[in-house]
Amino acid sequence: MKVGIIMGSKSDWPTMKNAADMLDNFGITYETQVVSAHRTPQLLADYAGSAAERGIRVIIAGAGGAAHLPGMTAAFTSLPVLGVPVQSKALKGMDSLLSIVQMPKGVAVGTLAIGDAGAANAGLLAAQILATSDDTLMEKIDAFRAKQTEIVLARPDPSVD
Ligand code: RP5
Repeated sequence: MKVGIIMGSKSDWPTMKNAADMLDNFGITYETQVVSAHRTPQLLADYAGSAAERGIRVIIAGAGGAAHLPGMTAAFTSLPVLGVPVQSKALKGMDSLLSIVQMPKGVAVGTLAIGDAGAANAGLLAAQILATSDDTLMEKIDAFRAKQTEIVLARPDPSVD
């Protein structure tokens, strides 16, 4: 497995599935697991601490509310960690975003947008990171982007279906 997709709760899966779907588009192998910074702190330490030696190259971590999972994951591994703020009920994900994005200098988390788009883009960014050392994967990403461009240019008038 090249990518680890972890999340604070099973309830985060509908959001985080967007990251998995994006990786599927590119044929990238990944593992998925619930790992909670608060409910299973030792599992988080074990997971992040062993990820590199297990062959993981990028970790995508999604959490909502007091979302400490991406930051704590980054504390336990030097692998790139992409943080996805899951949209919370009470504060619509602003709590998740601010919990993830304001990392102190010296421990990096790449923070994506709140919710489904952020999760999908985390998958895309993970693919782009892996593609820096995989020309075939880079070609697939170039093709994905070219197709998006074609779709927009083929129907430039928004009032026409
Ligand atoms: C966070 O608390 C999880 O990432 C989730 O987004 C949120 C709510 O979790 P549940 O109460 O649904 O398990 O840790």
